[in-house]
Amino acid sequence: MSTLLVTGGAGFIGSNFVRRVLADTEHEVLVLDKLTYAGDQMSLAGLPGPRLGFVRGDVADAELVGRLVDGLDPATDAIVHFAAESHNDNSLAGPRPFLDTNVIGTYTLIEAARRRDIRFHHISTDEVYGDLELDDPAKFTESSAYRPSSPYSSTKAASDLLVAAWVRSFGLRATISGCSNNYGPYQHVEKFIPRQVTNVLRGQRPKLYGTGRNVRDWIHVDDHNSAVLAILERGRIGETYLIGANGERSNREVVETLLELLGRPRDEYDLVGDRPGHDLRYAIDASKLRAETGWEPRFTDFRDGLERTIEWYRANEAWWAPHKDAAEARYAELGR
Ligand code: NAD
Ligand code: TDX
Repeated sequence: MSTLLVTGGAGFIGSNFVRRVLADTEHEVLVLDKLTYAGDQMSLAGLPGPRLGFVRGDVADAELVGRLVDGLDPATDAIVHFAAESHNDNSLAGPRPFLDTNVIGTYTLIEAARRRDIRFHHISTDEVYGDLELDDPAKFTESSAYRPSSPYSSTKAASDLLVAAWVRSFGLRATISGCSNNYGPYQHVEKFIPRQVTNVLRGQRPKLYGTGRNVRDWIHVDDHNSAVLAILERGRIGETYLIGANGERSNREVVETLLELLGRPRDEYDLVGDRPGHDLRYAIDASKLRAETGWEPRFTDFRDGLERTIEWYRANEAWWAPHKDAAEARYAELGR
């Protein structure tokens, strides 16, 4: 029986990962999460207690991280690092927590991991590569140049570079994955899809930034997490793997589909001010991951995935309602 120390396990992707690991594997899980505005222990409710531990704390707290990592076994256990400040709009309004958590937090974890020789997996994003032109057939690959646009993506890029340097200089047994935009249950209502779904459920109109032409490459969170497990099991140490499922859609197309699925006219949305520095398009070429690990996505029908996600938000207002007013108050300050 091995243990996974999962940082950020009370957030969107981390909590879905914990749920999946407990359901599909024999691993025990220890979550380390600060429970910032984005973390919610309700996201872990109902999971089997005996195999799940929870510690509230900061990944940048070297003393705490050292103690938790001392409890791991280098022969069997691993750290899976999801914890981050994750929202671009917040990083534009106040970058400092992004440096503390994404850069210093990652540094703190890899220092502890190398001291005990613990296997480490770093969760990152396609945003480290900047953006692509709308009419360019190119996609990001593992050899694309790093050119992040926002405070968020620059701190994620910094954390990737730290992990890669610790592999080369100190022999850290690490892998990195860079995933495209995730959707699914337990995603914070500040993010694009949950914001629009919960707006419509509350009788408000979706808000599209700028022209709505920007393209994101959507992947269901369960497909992201099955890829992370595949990399933990079969990935080569020192390698980066991009995770994506050919889900390119313009923001406008996504909002129109959501409105249709929610039984509203397809044009019942507002265009609002654009995000400064707004990346145009992301697109992932996941050939390396598929070839080396045999991973395949299961949620290939985006419309069906959106429908299930809408149903989840409809059924779980008690989970999202406490976060909704605060998120909209932050958007009101930004005029978006
Ligand atoms: P999220 O904001 O929903 O969750 C982040 C979690 O980390 C929260 O539970 C929060 O409490 C915790 N956290 C924040 N600061 C912490 C700290 N200092 N110490 C301990 N815990 C802390 O984020 P998410 O969308 O689930 O993203 C998870 C990871 O996946 C991030 O590393 C992000 O960069 C990456 N990622 C996200 C996406 C996406 O579409 N959401 C895509 C690619 C990669
Ligand atoms: O109300 C909105 N209206 C809108 O048009 C919001 C919140 C967003 N948008 C646009 C901006 C983006 O083009 O929708 C797109 C998606 O926005 P976000 O959900 O904020 O995601 P993005 O900025 O693309 O970043 C996400 O994917 C990569 C995650 O938040 C990151 O953590 C991840 O690294």
